[in-house]
Amino acid sequence: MSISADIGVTGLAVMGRNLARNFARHGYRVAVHNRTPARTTALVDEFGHEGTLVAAETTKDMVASLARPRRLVIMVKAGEPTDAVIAEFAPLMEEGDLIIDGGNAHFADTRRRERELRKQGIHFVGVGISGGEEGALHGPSIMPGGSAESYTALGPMLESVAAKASDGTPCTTHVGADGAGHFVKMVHNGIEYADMQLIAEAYHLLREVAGYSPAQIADIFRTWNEGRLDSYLMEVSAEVLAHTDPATGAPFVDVVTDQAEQKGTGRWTVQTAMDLGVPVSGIAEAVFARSLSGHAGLRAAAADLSGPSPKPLTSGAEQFAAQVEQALYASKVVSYAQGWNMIQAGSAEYGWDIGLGDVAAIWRAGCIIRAVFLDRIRDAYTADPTLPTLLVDDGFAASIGQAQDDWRDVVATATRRGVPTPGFAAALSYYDALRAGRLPAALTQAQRDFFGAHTYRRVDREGVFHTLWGGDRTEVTAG
Ligand code: NBP
Repeated sequence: MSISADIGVTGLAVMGRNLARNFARHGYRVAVHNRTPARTTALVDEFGHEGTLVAAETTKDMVASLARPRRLVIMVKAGEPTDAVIAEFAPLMEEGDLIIDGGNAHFADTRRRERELRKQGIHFVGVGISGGEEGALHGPSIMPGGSAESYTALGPMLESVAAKASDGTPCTTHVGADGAGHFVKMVHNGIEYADMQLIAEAYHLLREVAGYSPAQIADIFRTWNEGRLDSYLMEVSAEVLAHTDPATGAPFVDVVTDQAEQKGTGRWTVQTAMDLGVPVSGIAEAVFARSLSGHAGLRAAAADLSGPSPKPLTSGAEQFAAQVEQALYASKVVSYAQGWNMIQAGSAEYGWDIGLGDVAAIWRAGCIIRAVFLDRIRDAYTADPTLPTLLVDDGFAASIGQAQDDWRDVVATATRRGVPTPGFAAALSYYDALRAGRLPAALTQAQRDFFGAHTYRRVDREGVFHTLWGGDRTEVTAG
């Protein structure tokens, strides 16, 4: 091969093919390769005119075509296929080269791969990419991990193909070492689950309690989308709700089975949060809500359980809708606060030193949770990088303070009328638990001491204690 390509992409299904085109459209010379060569030829035949796309038939050709340090992007199915591709390419690469995994890898796999390839002097860069196939083509939000040195070699290229925020800033930055990029992408997806669940709950309330039709709710969402809830997911929801099923003439949302699926990144977020000891109840409720929806048999078995049947309000629908907007906003702030606390905890656990404001900045465009709101999160962490939670930022605290009466009314109304709102309710409970002067955890700890001699601390003096519950109930100093 005569060409010296700036970058190579192997794995040319929807994501890889669009990312390769994006690089080529930005003037980079891109070598392209796929296990099944037909995909490679098809890409070059169809889109070769967009820029320099050069087909490599074999892994050897691919490596030979890359300028040094070589930058090889892997865009294959996450898991074993990624390991298989690394095993094929790594022996052909040299010290200083970069292997970049743009797939949806678990951050623990990225940490392992980085460690192994570092022994060979290869920079392994796990990159979270959000925005789906359209994003890959027109500008995704890009979350690269790996070494700072690798970012020097790769960063400028990522900056040119990434989405640009409204102020023109590229939606990418060096997130942190080894698996930091994939970790942050995982939390992004967890927040995305929570956002989607909260919007779905708002829709459900507007339909069941306020009595609006899907088309009317689409209009309400469009109005909300002009304010503080302005986001891609709100826009998508309005589009879906306004759509009529061409086959039946029914609202499209009514012909879709009410069983949500998941690919696993939400579950990973919750599992990891458990390991890190971070309460991400909003994200967890969203994952559980999808899971519950899928249990068709269980739902059918329980369908006749007693309880209120949702009935539309006879008056005050508009006022209720305004309250739902407040509840949605406040619950959303809680979910984001939990997500950011998780990033903070992961960063501390793995020594990543992640810029919390930077994460908000690179999610402002290109990714699925892109929203106006992220500017405020960036500002909050820029003003105070050690903020214990977004909820205590002056701006967010004030807006939740103002929203909370309506938030409480909405959760109470939903509960009374039998409309499930696990996201809204969990967010409100989290908020109340954080601000509670005293939690019933005191009783929990005492129970633990009673049946398991797990000991307790006292509010009035230092030390660890145990009460002889089975004996005369005197207190002894433990440990
Ligand atoms: P897929 O996840 O569907 O994977 C298909 C690609 O993997 C094909 O190029 C296929 O080659 C290749 N492949 C497989 Br499968 N096993 C292989 C092996 N053992 N050796 C070599 N190649 C192998 O592609 P995608 O939907 O384009 O996604 C690519 C990555 O991006 C995935 O990790 C995915 O999770 C992630 N993704 C991200 C987003 C996002 O929004 N960020 C969206 C969608 C996907 P073949 O053509 O020879 O079968």
